[in-house]
Amino acid sequence: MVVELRFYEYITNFLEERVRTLFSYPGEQIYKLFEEINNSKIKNIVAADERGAGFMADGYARISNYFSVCLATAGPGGCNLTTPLATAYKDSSSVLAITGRPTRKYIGENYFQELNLDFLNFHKGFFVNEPKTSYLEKSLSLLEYKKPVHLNIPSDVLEEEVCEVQYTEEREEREFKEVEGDLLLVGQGIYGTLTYKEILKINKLLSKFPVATTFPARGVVKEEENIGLVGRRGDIESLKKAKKIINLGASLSYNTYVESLREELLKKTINLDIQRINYSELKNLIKNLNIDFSYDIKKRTFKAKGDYSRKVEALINNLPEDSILVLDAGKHTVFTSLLKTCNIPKSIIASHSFGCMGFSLPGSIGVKFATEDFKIDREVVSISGDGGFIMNIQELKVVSQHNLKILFVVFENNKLANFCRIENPDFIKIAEAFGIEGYRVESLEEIEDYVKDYLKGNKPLILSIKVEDEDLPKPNT
Ligand SMILES: Cc1ncc(C[n+]2csc(CCOP(=O)(O)OP(=O)(O)O)c2C)c(N)n1
Ligand SMILES: [Mg+2]
Repeated sequence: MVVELRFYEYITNFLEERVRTLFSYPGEQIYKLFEEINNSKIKNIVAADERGAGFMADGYARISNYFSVCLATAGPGGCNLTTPLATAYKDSSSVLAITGRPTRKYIGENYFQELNLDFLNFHKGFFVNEPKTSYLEKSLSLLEYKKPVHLNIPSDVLEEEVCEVQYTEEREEREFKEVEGDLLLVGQGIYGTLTYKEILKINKLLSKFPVATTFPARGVVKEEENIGLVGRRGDIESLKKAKKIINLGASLSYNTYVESLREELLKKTINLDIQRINYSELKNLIKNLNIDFSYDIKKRTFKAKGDYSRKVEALINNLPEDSILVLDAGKHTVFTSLLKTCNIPKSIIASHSFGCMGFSLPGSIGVKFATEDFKIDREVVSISGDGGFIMNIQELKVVSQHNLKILFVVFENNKLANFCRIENPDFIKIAEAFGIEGYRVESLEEIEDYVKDYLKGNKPLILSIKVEDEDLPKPNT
């Protein structure tokens, strides 16, 4: 007897060969796949909300530099993935979102939970109307462009027998010719299809060059020994002084090429196409760089003066240098970015381009699972404001359920940046309700003891640090 392979079985096998953990929320239209995944080797982390599942997948992909997966049902489930998928799109993260849809005969009809989910295709997406294997293979290759991909699958398609469709893609190893310039601008595109371990080796390849970086690429070379961050919150003199800038994987956003210099900088930039670059290609490319530039590296000028920034500084100073700081959006993002020196890659994970509040808490959960799966021995610290922390506070459920050692720091200024005042619930009581230890920290001096104790242990902790409000320094514009 020939055993038929159903599409949900095929997808599960396909994922099982490639991912150890995925993030989901179940529902009727995706249940066949959800259930099959539960019976596979894949760890299926059920979030409290699809938004959480999406952000977790995003955090996971940013560390592994490989694709990650989130799963949601039709209609409301898919809708809740909107913000995380938009974040993944704007911040260049390889998230594969698989959503359900009612049976094909109801598509376009006023059927329960039926809704066209094409709006989730921020980069690429497919309505999977036949159980073709090529959808998965094609998605995998698209995900190497570091953007999210969405597969929307009707429930009857999931249950049909797979049809094998050949998908082949010609891929030749690229040759890189000699390029002359005087400053390297490195963006996260340089990570290409490299593994986490290969990413750590880029430092050695680049250390002899003057290297300016974008936000997400901070730490690709040791910032304390090189130019490091440029643009809105970094150096701009090096950009001005260079006659030719070689761009390796920067998207040239307004954060990097600020408005006032933008036209002038764009004119002198040589963009190298390094999409989907692998490690041997990168080595080859770097060998062919001809760079001659001398530049006195300016030391950082920002000094913590107010209560908020001094407490951020105390936190950073008491954490191991290689900690992965997962930030939210708010004043702490700016203070942390200005005060942290990134000497290794992925020291700061944040929604740099989308600036999405509510990212840090679930994002740090994804980061933590990735550090476990890929045996990356670095502390994971989630840093939020009091507004951002409460946006996805329900995901603490996942933290306590899986006893994830993450340090959650909430800076309580009782304000949403400069927008308005807010009243907070007692975050420590909420932590308790989730079975997580938490403390309210009033003075700067207490931070050291709490962090030291935390580092010795093996469980999560919430520190709610009271801060007096402080204005941000002006950015370069
Ligand atoms: C989802 C989302 N909604 C709104 C905003 C606009 N916004 C940016 S920062 C901010 C306030 C952040 O407040 P909080 O988390 O308390 O951090 P703080 O600046 O007070 O340290 C808001 C409302 C945003 N970036 N993202
Ligand atoms: Mg606040």
